Amino acid sequence: MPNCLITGVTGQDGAYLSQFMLDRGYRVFGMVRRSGSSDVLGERLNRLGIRDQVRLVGGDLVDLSSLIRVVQDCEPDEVYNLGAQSFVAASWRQSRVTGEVTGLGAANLLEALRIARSRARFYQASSSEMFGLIQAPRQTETTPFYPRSPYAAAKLYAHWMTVNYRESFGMHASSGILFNHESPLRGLEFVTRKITDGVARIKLGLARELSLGNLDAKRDWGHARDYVRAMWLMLQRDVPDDYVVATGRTTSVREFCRIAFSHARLNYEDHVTVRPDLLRPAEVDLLLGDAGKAKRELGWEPTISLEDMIAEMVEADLARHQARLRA
Ligand code: NDP
Ligand code: GDR
Repeated sequence: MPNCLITGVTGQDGAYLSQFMLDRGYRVFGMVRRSGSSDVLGERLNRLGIRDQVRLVGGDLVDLSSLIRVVQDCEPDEVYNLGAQSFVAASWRQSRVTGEVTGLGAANLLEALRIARSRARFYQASSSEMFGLIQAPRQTETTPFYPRSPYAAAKLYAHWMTVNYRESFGMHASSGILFNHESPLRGLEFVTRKITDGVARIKLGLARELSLGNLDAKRDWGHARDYVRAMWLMLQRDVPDDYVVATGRTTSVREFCRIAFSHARLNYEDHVTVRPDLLRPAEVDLLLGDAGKAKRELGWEPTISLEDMIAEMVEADLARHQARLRA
């Protein structure tokens, strides 16, 4: 039975990746940082019914010694670095911690592997945010980067450190440049989940309006369940490399609202308001990925449409609020 280690196991992708790896017969170790809220630890794993099957180990990306110990204890064959301060909007207010966790954290983990487990295969969760102020209408692995936030700058550092460890030490280190991916497990602060949760609350009479920021921003949105499969496929290749993972379709926040509200037979224009304080200091206006290389070399393609994903998210939020109202 192969071992895998997942940082960020309590997040959206950590939960879906754990489920995917368990289904493939891996022994799954999930790294968690010490928290005073241990009662809600593993909430997403619980929702997928796999909390008892994931072995949680204590460690923090900012603490190299803890990472060396985790790697020595778990003896992983594959390591997925999903841990990060991942909320772009928060990264201007917490730029230093974002740099330390999202940037240096990846470097720490690479160094821990080099010291204690250099034959393990490594996956870095890179991001389409690195393209930022886009330099080509469709972004590929060769499109120049132009980060527009402290988060994106930190991800870019982590990305190049992954390339650097691959080229310097011959490590099997790959980087997935993933475009936005969502699900019912998405954090409530991200726009898609904020919208589907808002739709559910308005539909059930718990709220009347939903305040958003820039409605004209466009994103290439896929489903997290599809995207974790791409992570695993990258580490099954003999040769490590970098891959864009995207759907090839871009949609505005406004259009996302229209689809989500109309799924609940509501008109978004009756409920959505724009709050200037939700606008960002610098915006990424448009992202649109070309995942041709992932299709050719990994045989990866998305299987879940935007409409189906939005329907799943709205239904899940309706069910959650209804259950609370009944309790
Ligand atoms: P989440 O925000 O849901 O999860 C982030 C995870 O990182 C949490 O488990 C969190 O733990 C953990 N974490 C935070 N700080 C530390 C730390 N100091 N040490 C160890 N772990 C830490 O993110 P997603 O699941 O959405 O994304 C997974 C990764 O993929 C992230 O790196 C993200 O930046 C990247 N990414 C995501 C995309 C997306 O659209 N979802 C697209 C491209 C890249 P805790 O519960 O303790 O806070
Ligand atoms: P993003 O996701 O910044 O692309 O990063 P987010 O959902 O936060 O924003 C997407 C776009 O929506 C606009 N927007 C709002 N965003 C939020 N959060 N809240 C609002 O009220 C709101 N109104 C409009 C934003 O301005 C933006 O243009 C996500 C994260 O998962 C990163 O970790 C990951 O790397 C990238 O996706 C790819």
